[in-house]
Amino acid sequence: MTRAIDHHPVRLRRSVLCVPADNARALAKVRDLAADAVIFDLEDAVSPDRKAQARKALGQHLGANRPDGEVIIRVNASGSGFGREDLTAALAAKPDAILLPKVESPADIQAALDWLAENDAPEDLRLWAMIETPRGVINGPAIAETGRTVGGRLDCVVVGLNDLRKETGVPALSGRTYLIPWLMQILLAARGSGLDAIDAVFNDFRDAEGFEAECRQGHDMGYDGKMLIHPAQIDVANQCFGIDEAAIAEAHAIINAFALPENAGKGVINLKGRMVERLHLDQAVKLAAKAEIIEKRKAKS
Ligand code: 1VU
Repeated sequence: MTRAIDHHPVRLRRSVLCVPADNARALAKVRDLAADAVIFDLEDAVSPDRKAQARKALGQHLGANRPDGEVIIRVNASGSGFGREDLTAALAAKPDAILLPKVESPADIQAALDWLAENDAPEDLRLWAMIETPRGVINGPAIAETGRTVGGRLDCVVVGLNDLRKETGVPALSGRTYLIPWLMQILLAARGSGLDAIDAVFNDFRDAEGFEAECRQGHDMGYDGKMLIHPAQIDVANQCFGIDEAAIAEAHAIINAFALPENAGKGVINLKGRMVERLHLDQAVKLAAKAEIIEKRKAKS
């Protein structure tokens, strides 16, 4: 049986920057920024009367200035009246993934998968899903599993807390005390289906200290990275969700130890007085692969 962890290749998603698709000054900056992934937004950041203009600007921009990292386009929900035209524009712009907002049930994923199949979307086009409503959190495991098993396009879940706070009445307290159970529920749903998970935006982009604390919290909860709204947040997110030298050395020690002839076929070994199992080898391989991508990216910049 294929294990969930093996479902998708390792990708670097420490910093996932949102850029309103109709903001020419912001679009012009993107290629010079060190974000691992960029979400070009056609949804909440674009007012209803500018949707058509935003689709056109985005198509032109990506045709000439595609950033090095992953390119994701967030479309409007199907019930909004903008969804189909957004999907058509997104497909034409050839992103790596399309981000579906306010996903509340497996049917939302299925509808997008059906549309992509009917419109001959390339096989490697992926879907990301935002979980940002109470029903989305409740149905998280079914949403993640549908995305994994049906068509296999879904590989990342993004938490949206602004809408979730609005719909539940939970205030924006520092430390996110009363939101932690839902953040962990979403993380578990994603991981149960082998998906990446991205933590929610931090709105107060001038509060560097508060942002760093929230990045550390997201990292410690197991998230792969953070959705960002401003370039000033990129370096801190890359740092907090990055991999330190000690962790890389440890990963290589585990990989090397399991590669020794005397450890061939062993499920568990003694590494300098510590029990190391094959599950640690899986983690070490994934971490080393991410570290390699970070090094390659550093060498290019
Ligand atoms: O100096 P310049 O004018 O050339 O550049 C400005 C500004 O254009 C640029 N900048 C950005 N560049 C790329 N991506 C961005 N997201 C971005 N934000 C700003 O940086 C220079 C300095 O900007 P600033 O400090 O003067 O800030 P502004 O007043 O220009 O912009 C602040 C906001 C918050 C409006 C802007 O950062 C923004 O629009 N962010 C993204 C908002 C967004 O995408 N929201 C939807 C996703 S969040 C969500 O849905 C929650 C679930």
